[in-house]
Amino acid sequence: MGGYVGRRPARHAFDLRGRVSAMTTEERRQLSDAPVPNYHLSERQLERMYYYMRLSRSLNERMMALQRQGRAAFVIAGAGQEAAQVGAAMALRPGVDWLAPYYRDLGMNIVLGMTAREAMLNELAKADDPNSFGRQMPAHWGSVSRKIVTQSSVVATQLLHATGIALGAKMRNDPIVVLTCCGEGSTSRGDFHEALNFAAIHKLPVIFYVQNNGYAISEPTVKEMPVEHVADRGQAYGIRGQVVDGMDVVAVYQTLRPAVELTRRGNGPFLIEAKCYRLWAHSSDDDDTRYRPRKELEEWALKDPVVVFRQRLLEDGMFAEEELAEIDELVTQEVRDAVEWAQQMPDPKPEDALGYVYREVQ
Ligand SMILES: Cc1ncc(C[n+]2csc(CCOP(=O)(O)OP(=O)(O)O)c2C)c(N)n1
Ligand SMILES: [Mg+2]
Repeated sequence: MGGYVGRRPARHAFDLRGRVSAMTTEERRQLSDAPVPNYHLSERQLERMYYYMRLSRSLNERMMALQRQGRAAFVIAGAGQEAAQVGAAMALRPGVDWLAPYYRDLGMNIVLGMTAREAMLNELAKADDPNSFGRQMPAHWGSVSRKIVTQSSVVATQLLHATGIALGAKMRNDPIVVLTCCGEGSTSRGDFHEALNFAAIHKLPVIFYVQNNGYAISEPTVKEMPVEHVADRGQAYGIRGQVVDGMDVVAVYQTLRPAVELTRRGNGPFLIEAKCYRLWAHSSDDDDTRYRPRKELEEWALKDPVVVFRQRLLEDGMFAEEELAEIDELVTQEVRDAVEWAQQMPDPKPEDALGYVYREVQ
């Protein structure tokens, strides 16, 4: 497995979308875009995967610290689901395909272009939060330019919104895909079944992506549904159901990528279930020690997708320890900058409370 060690010249700097301003063109890494055997992903894609996952986790960690310090109101995080999110979002065409996410999908938003600063504006409900100008709860994502649909706090409603967008795209012969996400608990709601039924009948270009993290707040999966796999529910609607290891970012990408393109070509919807685990409590307001066995948590913590992917990249010789440490350091700096910057940004003005809700009419 160590066949890639030393294949590339030493690199000194890391660049992703030019976010790290200290970077000069000369310092940019020359990563190959050719697929790497065993991964079927390029070096550049693998590096980005790690960066996106690391950034998502670090942002969530910092958000939780801010909440504990009384500086942020509420956090609902994706810790444990970074592989499921990053691998899936990387299968989309940014700015072309649509995403109707759910609250834990910070990792997906990052892949589609959300910056650390924007994520912090959202967490702190600042006036310039591009998601909702501070009007939504934190983690209620939305971006017109990135084609990310703003969401309701009522779980599973986004599945119907996604189905409607897919219907519109089909009527216009627009070759796009809509990816919509929810947790496994949300699949017990009527919206899930209505969305799947309608999308299947009309062969709509939508992928229902369920991140099965083992719990719906305090309810374990066995109390949510009588079948083992959410993906099995697709059979009832004639939808292809697939299960993927949601702790493995490469497996997720390799499952989503063909599904996205098949769906784009008019083959109809998919129901894909990523088996993952919620490593933290449901939210900053939840005490998971009341319902979750410590031993179970400890076992899953050993499968932490960020740690496991880092280890795999090292063991396979894809990147050297110093290279990954460099990414870790850049992420730390990026998050630190985002927090310092966002904290001094203005809050929304009380007199603007009714703005940005309906379209302004002159
Ligand atoms: C219709 C509705 N019922 C209840 C809630 C309260 N609620 C918010 S998140 C959540 C758990 C959802 O579990 P799951 O779909 O598995 O997603 P997870 O939070 O585990 O990622 C519940 C019950 C809600 N927001 N909407
Ligand atoms: Mg869940």
